Amino acid sequence: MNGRYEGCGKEERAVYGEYEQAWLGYRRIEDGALRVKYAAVCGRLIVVGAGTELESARLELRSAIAGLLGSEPEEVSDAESADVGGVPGGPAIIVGLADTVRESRYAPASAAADLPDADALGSEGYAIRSGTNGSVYLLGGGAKGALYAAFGFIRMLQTGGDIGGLRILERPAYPLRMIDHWDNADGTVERGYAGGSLFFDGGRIGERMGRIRDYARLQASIGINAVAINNVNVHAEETRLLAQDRLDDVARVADVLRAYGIALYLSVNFAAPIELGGLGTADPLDPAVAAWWRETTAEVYRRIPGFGGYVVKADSEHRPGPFTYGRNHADGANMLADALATHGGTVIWRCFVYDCRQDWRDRRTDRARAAYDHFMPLDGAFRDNVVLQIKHGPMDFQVREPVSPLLLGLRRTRIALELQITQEYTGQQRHLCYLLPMWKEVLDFDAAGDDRKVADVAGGFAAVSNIGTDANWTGHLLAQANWYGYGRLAWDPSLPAEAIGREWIRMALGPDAAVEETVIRMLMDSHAIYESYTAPLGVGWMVQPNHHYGPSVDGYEYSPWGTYHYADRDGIGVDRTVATGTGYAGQYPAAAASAYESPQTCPDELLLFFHHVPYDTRLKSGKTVIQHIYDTRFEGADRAAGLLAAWDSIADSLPSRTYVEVRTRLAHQAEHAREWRDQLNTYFYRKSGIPDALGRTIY
Ligand code: GCV
Repeated sequence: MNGRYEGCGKEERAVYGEYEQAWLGYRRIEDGALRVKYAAVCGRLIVVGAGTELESARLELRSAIAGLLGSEPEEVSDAESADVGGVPGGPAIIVGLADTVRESRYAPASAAADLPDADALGSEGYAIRSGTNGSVYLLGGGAKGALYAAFGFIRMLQTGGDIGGLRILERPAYPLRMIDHWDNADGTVERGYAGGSLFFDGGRIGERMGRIRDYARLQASIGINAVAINNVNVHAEETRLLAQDRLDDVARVADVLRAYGIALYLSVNFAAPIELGGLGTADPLDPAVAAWWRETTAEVYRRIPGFGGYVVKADSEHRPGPFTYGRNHADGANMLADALATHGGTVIWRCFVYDCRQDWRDRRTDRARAAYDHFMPLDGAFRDNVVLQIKHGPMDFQVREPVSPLLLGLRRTRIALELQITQEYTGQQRHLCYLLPMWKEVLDFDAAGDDRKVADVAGGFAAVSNIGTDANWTGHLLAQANWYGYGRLAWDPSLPAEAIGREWIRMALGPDAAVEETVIRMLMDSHAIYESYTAPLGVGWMVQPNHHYGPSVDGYEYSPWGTYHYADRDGIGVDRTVATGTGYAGQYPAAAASAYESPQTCPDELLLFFHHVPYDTRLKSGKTVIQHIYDTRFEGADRAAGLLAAWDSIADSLPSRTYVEVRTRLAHQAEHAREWRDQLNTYFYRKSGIPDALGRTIY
């Protein structure tokens, strides 16, 4: 279904070409009057200055204008265009670095525009300003900013924006806006639901350079500036990415990414000094180990200018780490940080550290506590070029979790929020689940009631990619909105989920109003729908082991992974209170800690995450827990069927391929939601013996 579109007719092929470009398809604008208006500004293109990012901006503006308006802009070379402020030739798009343009011959035409300088923009910020003669200035504080300005302007054209009297100034909220790939050297992708790896194929690296370039364009268009190309579970083959005979291939990929302002990172194996370097130890305090990392890192920078740094998963899920040597995570991270510091590199150190060999009989050990317990005592102990990457919830990307208390606890350490765009636990890109409403809740969470939200404390964003070799990039076409939306939020966390969704729809699916209204409702409702037929009230899991797809209420109940619901005939949930449970609730600032501590004040949607309660406990909604479970499973399955009906209602306004592909997935989702409904309802009816108050069919 997502392979190459064989045997398609001419018309379909044209659609397919755009389709492969995701939201950068640059389909011709249908509204003739709008085209004429835009063409009046976009007829001429002047790039002031030179450099790889500026060249990328030039290429992108040229192809966007050609596609959207039907003819390429006249490219006027800097030397020929002394009179752009005068007249011959009329207005132009002028793109360059702010300080260069301000001091250039083009400044007069901008007199009224009052161009900002590089300091006002910062190295990645940009301005879009209308000049006196109708020209538009696309200015970056640095070269990346100029590229982002170009994409920002293109987005305005794609979404039907008004391009008169522009005075836009944008600066990214965070310096680190990263995507992590869980791609393996053999070409597979861990938790990948969109085909194979873009970067690796059967041990070869960078074979799909055209596609990687398109990938870089898409990432730059949403402001992504860092990419880790390999899985945090670094196996033998990926350990060798640091080896001499592999680095040149990695460097070829890095070159393509760099032209779009993206720094390449590698996930590294903490035991690489042993496995690759032949040393007897990987002890971070052993001078020979530190020297090995220093030399290896220097070689990486010799081959890959602008290399970003290392991503590390240590002492987690069987990965090696400093604990083996009786050292702590600051010892491990700082040793790597020192190797990177002279080159300007960063260590991204993951806090997903917990005991994955837990005894299910032991109800005191709580996986949710682990990140905080390991890392809070180390606050302030990390070098400046270490970033701790923290999953948004304390467990593992469930559809509902509280916000990780570690995000709010650390005050003297650089941190990055880790999100998961790939839908491991949220329907694996077979179910529709627009994740932005959930991410927005995380970002807006104000645990201490002192207006210090997660969005304010996160120093950066990292997220697990949902991208693969499928023609539409993400398997489920509508899952593209999660990728797009992640980048937009990492640039500006105050953007509303709905506004971002609408942008994506216009850019990827076109300007049809009925399509936009229908799809935005589908997107905005989808997370709540998914939540309402899967594990209830924040308790999580209940999935098939290993691949994590589909219902299995006890799939993880007697496992060593620390993921339990403790349902018995009387009740369900995990007691994480300080008074009688694992004490996890006490890891929050006082306001949140006391709200979570009591079932009376704990929000309904997290009740079973924090409390073990009888099935007849009344929620704030007025329903009992058991009736809530039944009602929401029935409603959820009905609403999943409603997504399919909504999509069918716009069938005639969609390209047939798009319609059919998405329909197939929505039909599966509707059927699979019924399976979730029936398995969960049956399980809880059999456990509790309490019938559904409405007498619906439970098996
Ligand atoms: C890359 C979960 C996933 C693993 C993943 C891990 C992590 O456990 O199931 O596939 O490993 O998270 O984030 O490191």
